[in-house]
Parts: sequence; C-alpha cells; structure tokens
Amino acid sequence: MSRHDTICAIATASGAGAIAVIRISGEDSFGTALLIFRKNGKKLEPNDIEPYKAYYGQIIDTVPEKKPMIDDVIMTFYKSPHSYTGEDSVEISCHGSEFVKQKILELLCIRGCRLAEPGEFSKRAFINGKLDLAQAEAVADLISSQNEAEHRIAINQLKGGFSNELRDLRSKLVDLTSLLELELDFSEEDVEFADRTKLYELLDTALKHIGKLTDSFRMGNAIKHGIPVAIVGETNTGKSTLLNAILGEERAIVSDIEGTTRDTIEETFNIEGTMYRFIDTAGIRETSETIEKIGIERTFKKISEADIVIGLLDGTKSVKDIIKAWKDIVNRVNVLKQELIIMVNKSDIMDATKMFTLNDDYLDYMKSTYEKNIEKHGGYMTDEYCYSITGMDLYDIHGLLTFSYMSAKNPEDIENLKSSIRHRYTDIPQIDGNTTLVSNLRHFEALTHAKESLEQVKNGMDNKLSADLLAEDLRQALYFIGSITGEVTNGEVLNNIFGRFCIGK
Ligand SMILES: Nc1nc2c(ncn2[C@@H]2O[C@H](COP(=O)(O)OP(=O)(O)OP(=O)(O)O)[C@@H](O)[C@H]2O)c(=O)[nH]1
Ligand SMILES: [Mg+2]
Repeated sequence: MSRHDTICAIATASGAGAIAVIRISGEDSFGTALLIFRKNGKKLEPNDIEPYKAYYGQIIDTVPEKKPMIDDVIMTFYKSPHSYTGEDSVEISCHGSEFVKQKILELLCIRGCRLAEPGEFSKRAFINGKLDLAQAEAVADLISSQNEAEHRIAINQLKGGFSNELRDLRSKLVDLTSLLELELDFSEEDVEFADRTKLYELLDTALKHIGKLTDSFRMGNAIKHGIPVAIVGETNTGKSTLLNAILGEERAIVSDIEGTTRDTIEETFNIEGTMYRFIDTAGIRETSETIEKIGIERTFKKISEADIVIGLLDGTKSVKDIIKAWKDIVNRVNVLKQELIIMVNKSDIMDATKMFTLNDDYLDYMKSTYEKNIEKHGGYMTDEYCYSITGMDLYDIHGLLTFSYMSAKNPEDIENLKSSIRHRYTDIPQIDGNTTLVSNLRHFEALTHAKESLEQVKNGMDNKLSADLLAEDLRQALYFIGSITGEVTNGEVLNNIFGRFCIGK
C-alpha cells in the first residue's frame, strides 16, 4: 500500500439512500474519474477541468463494448493542495443504490484506483499538513457525536482550539528549556545562569495549565461516553431489574438467585438530552467463589469511577440488614465528589410499617452520630470535624437522610428516579465553542505523562539537580505534548488511530 496510490471509497453511510458520495484522492484522481465519465456524451481530459466546479454527466461502463450507462452523476474536482487530503481529489455524487455505488467503485478500481483503508483520507490530510493529529481525531468525534455537548467538544478541537492550547503550553516549556540550556552552555564555567525563580514560575504555570486540561477529562469523558451511573448493592436487591426498567429492554439477566450478575453491564441512555451510562454491577456479598469475587472487585472499581451511585437496598430485608447495607455503600462513596442516591427497592412487597421503623432507625443513627460529636465539641460541630469522623460534611449528611422507596417494577417510580438523576446531576458546564475539554483517552494519557515529567523537573530543581538532568525531563514533557498533535509520532500510532476511522473518511 503506497501513499502515492490513488484511492477511492464510498464516503456516505451504507444502505440505500437518495444520493451517495464516492470519494477519490491521489495524483491520478482527475484522469481516472474522467475515464468513466461522459459529459454530453463526450469524454473530458484533466486539462479541460476547472476545479471547484460541479460537472453533470453520466458514469459509463467502458469495459464491455456496449458501454451501458450506470448513473446520472455530479462530479466535483478539487485541485491540490486545496482539498481535504491536500491531494487532487474528486467527489462523485451518484444515486444511493447499493448496486450503483459498488459498480462505480469497481469501475474505478479496474481503471487503477485502489480501495481506501479506514481513515486513509484523513491520514493523508494529516501527512500533508492539512490537519494535526488532534484535529484529525476530532473529525472522527464529530462524525460520531450524538448530542450538542459532544458536538461542541469536537468542533472546538477541529477548529484547532485544543491544538492552540497545546501550542501555548509547548511554547512555555520551550522557554523553560532555553533558560536551562543557557545554563548548560555556561556550565563549564560553573555558573548557575538560569534564574531559578523564573524557572519555578514558568514551571508552575505550565503545571497549572496541564492540570486544568487533565481535570477536564472526567467531564469530557462523561460527555463522550455518557455520565457514569453505577447501580450497586447487595445481591438480589433488584439492580438488574432496575437497569432493564431504565433502558426499557431486557438487557441484563434477572433472577431470584443471589449472585446472578457476575460482570458489569454498561448501557447508555439519554435523559432529557443528557447521555448517561448506566452500569449494572455484581451484587456485593461475602463469597469464596473466584469469579464472583472478581466481579465484586469490579463493582468497587465502578463505584469509584462513577459520577452518580445508585445504592439499592432490599426493602424485604430486616431493618438492621438494610441499615448495614446502606452504611457499606456510603462508606465506599466519596460524597464530596459523587452523587449518591439511596433507594429502598421492592416497596410493592415490603411491609409498609417497616418504612416508619426504617426512617426512625436511620434518623436515630444519624442523630446519635451528631450528638456524640456535638457533645465532644461543646455543642458545636464544625464541617471539618464532621468530615473527619464520618467522611462526609454536614450538608451531605443531611442529604443522605433523604432516601426514597421505589419498586423497580413500577414504571412511575422509574420515571421519578430518572428525573431525580437528571436534576441532581447539574454539573455539566455550558460548553461553548471555546471551552477545551479533553475527551480522548490518548490525549489524557499523554498529558498525564507530561505532567509527571514536569513534576520530576520540579523535584529535580528542589533537589538542586544539574541543568542537563532537568533538561532531559523537560524534553520528555515536550515529547508527550508533541505526541498529541502528531509533531512527534510513529507509524504504529498512526495506524492505530486512523484504523479506527470509518472507510471513506
Ligand atoms: N416485587 C418486586 N420484585 C423485585 C423488584 N425488583 C427486583 N425484584 C425481583 O428480585 C429478584 C432479584 O432481581 P435482580 O434484578 O436479578 O437482582 P440483582 O440485584 O441484579 O441481583 P444480583 O445480580 O444477583 O446481584 C428477581 O426475582 C426480581 O424479579 C421489585 O421492585 N419488586
Ligand atoms: Mg443482577
């Protein structure tokens, strides 16, 4: 496969449609396309073509003598370097029949084109300097965007917003490096040239900048893949029933056997325009069974990664057991960072009088926790102290006192839960075209590595390491940042990235 081949592919979605677009790119695009095209019955030569003009005509099968007409089409010609790929390119708009599309591709291949690999048009655009790597990835994100927030992130990245920030960051680091190199140049004379205060200052701004970008990943990732909502609790509390009810389909296996769900099951669902990723998990219980144990470890991991945790309790259990299960969940959630929604399930078959006891016991437990601590503090409990005792601040404890009853089998309860999810999670910022949110794992990892290298530099400076060692870590940081936009890259990385694109893009 040579990058000098002329390539072709169907650029529109598969299946029948009103029209479809076939794309050709490479040196011989004009010549090859014109071999199978007739305008008013006449063949045109590449020199006859005025680029950026649409030509109406017919695709002709020139191989068998009879020359049957395949389709009425419009051909548009783009002259290098002013095309998406930066090469001579042609787009054929034909009727969207599967047969017509395949036939045109076949004719082009007979005449010397080769079928494009996935993402090959974008890869050529990158190689020819039309887009940097982050922008090329934004093209794929734009195509797969399903809501406004995802779309905005992709557009900002495509316009170069993210790349500009990286350039900014890079130039800060280059300044740093040159200060250090100045010192290196004079190291023979044993002079510490670089002003270390200035170095610290530059380093801190760079670290802050990277920190802002890496922090945005949680949000960017939530927007791209859905806000993670983990449904957790002991076995048999109805987690899988709840997942199915939310999705409106039988996605997970439900049974009254404890430990039915062994692995996590994830499915996205849109509530009032916001995408959530619901995660059904293996029920938490003591077990010696290896596979179930692995599943439960995954549950704990999912709890820590989720933005919202739905703690599901089984209302048919005793009050004591319910409270114990409730405490187990609360202890695993970081209520300062995560939203916790506690639900007592199976209200349809639970003993209603238990609700009162449960509420009272719950309140009693909280009240006694308060009172014990308030006594210790002479009648006044600070937020910090409350946090050190309970892992929660006062406000959150009040929030936790409210828990609700529901039945996963009652559609009305499911609707209420959905709206409570929607309204309790209001963190999504208004994303305008200028907000940079990191939403790509590759970018996040590169930024994290860059941050680590910069922290090394800082440590090194604290420990008075020599300039050449510091410069080495700085170069590492520059390398990682450069890898995001593709200033430094290798074939394997490129194949990996573009291989995930669709054919024709
Ligand atoms: N009556 C009633 N039964 C329920 C409700 N929710 C779940 N169930 C039943 O409870 C049993 C367990 O439900 P599952 O959804 O499999 O429970 P789970 O929490 O996923 O269980 P594991 O996967 O084993 O952890 C099934 O028999 C369900 O039909 C409910 O709200 N009311
Ligand atoms: Mg289950």
